[in-house]
Amino acid sequence: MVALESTIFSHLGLPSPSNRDALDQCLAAIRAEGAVPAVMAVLDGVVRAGLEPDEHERILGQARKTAERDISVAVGQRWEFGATTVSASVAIAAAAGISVFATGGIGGVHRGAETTGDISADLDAIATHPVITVSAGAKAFLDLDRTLEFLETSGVPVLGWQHPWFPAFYTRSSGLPVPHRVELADEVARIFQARSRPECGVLLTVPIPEAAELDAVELDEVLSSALEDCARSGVTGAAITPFVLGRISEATDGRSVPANLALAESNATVAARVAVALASPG
Ligand code: PSU
Ligand code: MN
Repeated sequence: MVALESTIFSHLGLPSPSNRDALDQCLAAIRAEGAVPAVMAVLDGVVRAGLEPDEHERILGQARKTAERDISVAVGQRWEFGATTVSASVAIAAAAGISVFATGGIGGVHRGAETTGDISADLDAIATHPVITVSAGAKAFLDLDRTLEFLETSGVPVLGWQHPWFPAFYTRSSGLPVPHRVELADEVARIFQARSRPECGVLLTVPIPEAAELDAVELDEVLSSALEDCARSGVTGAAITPFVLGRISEATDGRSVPANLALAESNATVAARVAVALASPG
């Protein structure tokens, strides 16, 4: 099985109708490799690992962002739709016994975290739940150096899928080397099975497909101005990610959206191969 998060498919992650395309492509990509997709979410106050086909519609709409710490609140207050982030999805997947999880980009250490303290709960969740998270690196507007340092301190193995660089979401390389390069799904499965801490996960980074990559120089300008807008508009905390993603999409005339779809689908494919390898004897 391959777990998927629900935040990227809700209005918090991608604009309509691209969110529907992203979901359909991820589900199809996982099935094409012989694995079974399971969307993580909180629906009507119930924690869900896997939805019925007719329920997928519900995760495309308005949602409340649900990180791991919010799961109990979403249940206690019976939220209609809690869209689970990476941290919440990894926690639910672990509880359901699902070992592989595909997402777009994980949260991490924000730029300026030395004063704001803004470090995504995604990092702690990956370090404390036995799940392989497959992502195109961390969100591009983060402090990637510090994000890698944090993962090192927490003891999370960070792997690069057939690539020597830590990817930067919309671009294939952040310029930072990834600690370990891997070539095969079997290798990833063996690394996970050999982990020294039973509760710890693995981060497998997959660079965005070359054809979908955005221009790094242009993106840098867009990111800086999006972050300035964020500060000017007083957007803080959990609202930063949806805000900045919206600005990036506007500033690139929507070109960030197909890039996001392409990397989500490619992550889903690699995650499914790893899930099949994990389920295969030997
Ligand atoms: N990256 C994206 N789109 C997203 C997210 C990340 O390109 O929607 C979401 C993921 O669900 C991730 C969350 O877990 O943002 C992290 O949010 P925060 O930085 O507030 O922890
Ligand atoms: Mn945060």
